[in-house]
Order: sequence, then C-alpha cells, then structure tokens
Amino acid sequence: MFLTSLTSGHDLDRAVVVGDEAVSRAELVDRAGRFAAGIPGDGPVAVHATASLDTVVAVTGCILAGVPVVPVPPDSGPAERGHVLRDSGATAWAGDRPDGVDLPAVVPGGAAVSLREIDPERTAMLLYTSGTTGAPKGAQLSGRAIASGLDGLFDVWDWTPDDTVVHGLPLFHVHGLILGVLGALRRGSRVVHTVKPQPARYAAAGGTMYFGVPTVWNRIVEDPESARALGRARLLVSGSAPLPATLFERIAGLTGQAPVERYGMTETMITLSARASGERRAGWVGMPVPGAETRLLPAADGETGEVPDDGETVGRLEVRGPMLFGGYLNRPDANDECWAGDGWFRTGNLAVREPGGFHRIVGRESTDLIKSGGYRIGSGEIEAVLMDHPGVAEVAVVGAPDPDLGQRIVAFVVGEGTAEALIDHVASQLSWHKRPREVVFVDALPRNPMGKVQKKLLGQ
Ligand code: MCA
Ligand code: AMP
Repeated sequence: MFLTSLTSGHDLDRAVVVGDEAVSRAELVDRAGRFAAGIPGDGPVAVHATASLDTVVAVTGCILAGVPVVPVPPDSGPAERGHVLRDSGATAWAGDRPDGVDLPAVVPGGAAVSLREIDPERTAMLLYTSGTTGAPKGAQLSGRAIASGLDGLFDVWDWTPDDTVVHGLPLFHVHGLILGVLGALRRGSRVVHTVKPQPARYAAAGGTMYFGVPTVWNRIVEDPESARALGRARLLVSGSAPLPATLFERIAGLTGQAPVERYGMTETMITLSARASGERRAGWVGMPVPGAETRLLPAADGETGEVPDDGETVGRLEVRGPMLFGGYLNRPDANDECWAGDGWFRTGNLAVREPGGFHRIVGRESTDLIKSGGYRIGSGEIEAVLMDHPGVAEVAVVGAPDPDLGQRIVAFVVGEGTAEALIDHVASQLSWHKRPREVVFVDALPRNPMGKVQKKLLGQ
C-alpha cells in the first residue's frame, strides 16, 4: 500500500483539511478503514468525487482495500457518467447518488479492515480522460506507477513531511487528487484543500507549497493582496497547461519568487519539472523527473532518428518511465496508437529540448484536443452531443485563445436555436467545464476538397 505515511510514523493533527473539516492521520485511517470494510466484493468502486473529506476517505479506503477507485466528476451529466460506469465495470458506488445510478452503495463497517499486502501492479486508480474523438478513455494507473511518480516529485520539489500543501483543484484528476492529496498522504505532509481555488482562500491557508493550473494563477495575480501573501510559501507550482511567460513574470513580481513549472499527463503522471533548487525559466517546463526519460522524434513523417537538442527544433515528445500508466481499459485500438515500443509513450505534445536538458512544450499535434482551465477536452465528444440537438445540422468545436482559461471552447454551428440553449444542452449531458463558452452560427463550415472541416480556419 503506497500511502506509507498513513500507517507508519507518528500521528499528525489536522493532517487533511478540506474546507471546514479536518482529520488527523489516525482518524483518516480509521474512517478509510471502515469504508474499506464496507466495500462489497473486489471490483472497482466509483466515487462521486466532490471536493470533500468524504471523497478523500473513500479514495483512501479503496487504496487500503486494494480495489481500483474510479473518481467520477460530480457534475458529469448522464451521458458521461453512464459511459464511465459501464466502461469501468464499477461494482459499487460511494457518495451522493445521482438519478440513474443503481450500483450497490458502500456502507462503512463498524470496524476498520486489517491492512494487508496489496499487489503494486494492480490498477489502483482508473482516471477517465478525453481523446480527440469519442467518449473519454479509462487510464489505468497502478499503485507502483503512482508511488514512482510521487517519489520523483518529492525529490525534485524537496517535498518533506514538514510541508503543508494547499490547493483547491478537482479531486478527480492527477493534479488535485494524486499530487495534491495522495502526495501528501505518501509523504506524510499536511494538505489543505480550499474546496474552490479562490485566491483569498489560498492566501488564508498558510501553506508551504501551492498547486494551481495557469487559470488559478491568473486569478491570483488579479488579486494582488492574496498573491503577496503567497510570497511566504516555499514553492509555487504551476501545471496542467502552458503557463504564459507574462503570467510567470507577474507571479514572480508579486510573490517575490518565480513559480516552478512542471508538465504531465493523466497517462504519465508528471515527467518534466523545474527543480526547487534549480533554474526556473518562463516558458520552459524543466528536466525529466527521476526515473523519467524523454525523446523527441522528427515532426515530419518519413524522417528517422531524434531531433537535435538545440532548443529550437520541434519534435514529437515521447516519454518513458515507471510512473506511466498500464494502458487504456477496453481500448486495444488506442493502446496500439499510443505505445511506440520499448515502453515509449506518444504524448501528442510537440516540444523542443536544449543541450542542458530543459524542455519547452510548444503545442499539441491534434487540433481536436482542447485545454480549458487546465481541463483536457476532446472536441469530438462535444460535437457528438451537439449533433444530438434537433437544431444542429453541422458543428465544429475548437479551442480559441483565452486570457483566463488558456483556451475557451467555441462551437461553430450550422443550424438554428440560441447559443444559450446549445450551451445548456452540453452542460446537461457532460461535465460543466465541457460546455462551449461561445456559439457562433454560420451558414457553412469551411471544408477541404475531401469534405473534412478545416478547423485551422475557425480561429484556432
Ligand atoms: C455557468 N455555469 C454553468 C452554466 N453556466 N453550469 C452549468 N451549465 C451552464 N450553462 C457555472 C456553474 O454554475 C458553476 O458555478 C461554474 O459555471 C462552473 O464552471 P467552471 O467552468 O468550472 O468555472 P470556471 O470558473 O471557469 O473554472 C475555472 C477553474 C476550473 C476553477 C480554474 O477550470 C478548474 O478547476 N480547473 C482545474 C482543472 C484540473 O484540475 N486539471 C488537471 C487535469 P459555481 O462554480 O458557482 O458552482 S490533470 C493534468 O492536466 C495533468 C496530469 C497535469 O499536468 O496536471
Ligand atoms: P491531462 O490529460 O488533463 O492530464 O492533460 C495532459 C495535457 O496537458 C498534456 O498532453 C499537455 O498538452 C498539457 N500540459 C500539462 N502540463 C503542461 C505544461 N506545463 N505546459 C504545457 N502543457 C501542459
């Protein structure tokens, strides 16, 4: 069981704080142990992953029991949730029960389970993440992968049990759940979750390490008083999407310290980061974390070898290491596509590398993957839901540059109705963050002679 600090070492008061609730390490072990005792069977447990202590207890309980946990975004609509439950084969449900969920509930037992050895290679967590088309894919992360990924970060960020991690990120993704909660539980440090990532809540939490996506950092610098308060922290970490250089400089100006930028994916955990004790450079995401390796292959088809480490030549980024996932569940096609042989994973990101080993992410190969507010969103999933609306004849969804969200989702629609109705339609079927922020009605979509929509002409 990879949450080592939970069961070894001394107890820690207020070890986990979520909003107004707090537990010591011993209380968490007791509550999670009783949750584990109530899990019916050995199959995956779906957790209604609200930003709450209940979610931390449920996820920890699944880990203690050695069963895969499937965090379900609490605002996912019926289409998305139905897919996740069917695809994951979840056999139990934890938390508030939305309409249409008929899995047996986990009813915590009167006494905690006794701890036992757990196969580190078994899937510990199934995280659903968007591809370019179709429904989200379940990335299978083993306990060993999670442990390796976290240990690498303890090293590069000088993360110790004396740290207090603060963030308010969703508890159903790598960033908020694995780094922001399981990281603290493995390292033995405190974690304060602010429920929402509001600047004033970050400022009031008095942490030593702060985690945020660029949108969160953008909102923090818009609130200079809160930003200045974070200057007392040891480390300000940004990830999940590109941190614009101007934002990097504004954070540094207000807090007195440059942020540490790191790069990762649901499938790979964090593979590149600046070191706490090393250089932090605007626009660059640093070096491989311990155990990770990278290579850059020529962007043009037909070329072989690796591109030169000159800090300029763009290549397709591949990564390898013990923190990588074990493949997508039920998706042999996607697994064939993403593995390049010998353990190398095709990230779909374009990058440059300089001789010293620093990497810069310059973009993504596919225009159909959008990053909005740090969330990864496939345009195909939104297009499919919009096509189900009776007013929509044709649609193309793109990510347009946005000063706050990085990219905002824009739907170009041939059809009739109002923007508001179409936005609400998407929000009712999928997670709210997948709703278009803008709908543009057009007479026709730009297509090439083969009939394919040319998204590059739609303001991408
Ligand atoms: C407005 N709302 C609606 C509608 N219109 N809701 C439903 N239907 C509508 N038509 C309101 C809701 O009431 C809700 O309000 C609010 O919109 C929620 O919208 P949201 O888009 O969430 O708000 P936001 O302010 O734009 O969110 C910004 C954010 C969020 C807080 C930064 O994007 C965020 O939490 N991002 C983090 C994503 C993340 O953790 N990614 C990591 C992936 P109310 O809020 O009042 O209820 S892991 C990863 O990338 C890798 C591993 C890595 O490298 O880390
Ligand atoms: P997700 O599946 O939500 O984990 O999203 C992974 C994607 O987020 C990566 O493929 C990158 O495109 C993007 N990403 C994560 N961190 C960074 C970063 N520091 N800079 C640029 N892109 C990033």
